[in-house]
Amino acid sequence: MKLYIYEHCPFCIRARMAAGFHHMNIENIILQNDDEATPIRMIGSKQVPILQKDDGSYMGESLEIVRYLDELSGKGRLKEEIRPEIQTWFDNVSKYVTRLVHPRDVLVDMPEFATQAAIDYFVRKKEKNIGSFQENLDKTDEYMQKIRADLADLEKWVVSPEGLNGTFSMEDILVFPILCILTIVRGLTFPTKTQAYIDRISKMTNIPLFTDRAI
Ligand SMILES: N[C@@H](CCC(=O)N[C@@H](CS)C(=O)NCC(=O)O)C(=O)O
Repeated sequence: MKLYIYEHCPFCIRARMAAGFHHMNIENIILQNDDEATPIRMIGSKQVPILQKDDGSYMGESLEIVRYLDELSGKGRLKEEIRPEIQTWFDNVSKYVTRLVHPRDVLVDMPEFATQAAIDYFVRKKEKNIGSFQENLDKTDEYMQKIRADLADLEKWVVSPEGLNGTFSMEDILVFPILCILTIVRGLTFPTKTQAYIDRISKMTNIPLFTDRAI
């Protein structure tokens, strides 16, 4: 099987987590960010992740891919239950996390931005949603204050480094990608239990953090 992704993409991290957790032999293929033709040919829209199954067919929704791989692994299903406070935390943080992360995505060496055209495509598209990358970078302190308060909340709900609710489950598929992409923000430190959780899940799922490249 093949998984088409961008390295910066949190939805792709969901699918990569399921593959990594179950030690599945899946080839990751990183598309250029301005390549519209390939994903449109595969699933009819310009979105990743896309899983190409062994029979050649494509699947294009991150949570569907996670459930498919989980089922295929034969090792039992990931618990679906999401605590309401976790869902609320996720919905809230998702509203602004891209303002911290997207402007940095193009400043570090991401393979999906190998050409200036790919960078320009991303900047043009994302600035429509969050406004100027430079203005967002200038507001780093303001967003850092906000995320620190939200991380302090999350810290209370981290039950174990092995899984937010005690064992690896859909809660982790939801929350870890957000924490993972936040490691691109230089100077952002995580509360103790959250940091241990991030490190453990990164190892368990074989998803590298961005810490070394933080900017
Ligand atoms: N509903 C989709 C959302 C996936 C999604 O939004 N992917 C983003 C990347 S993080 C994307 O491909 N956006 C198009 C683009 O960046 O041009 C899923 O969960 O799989």
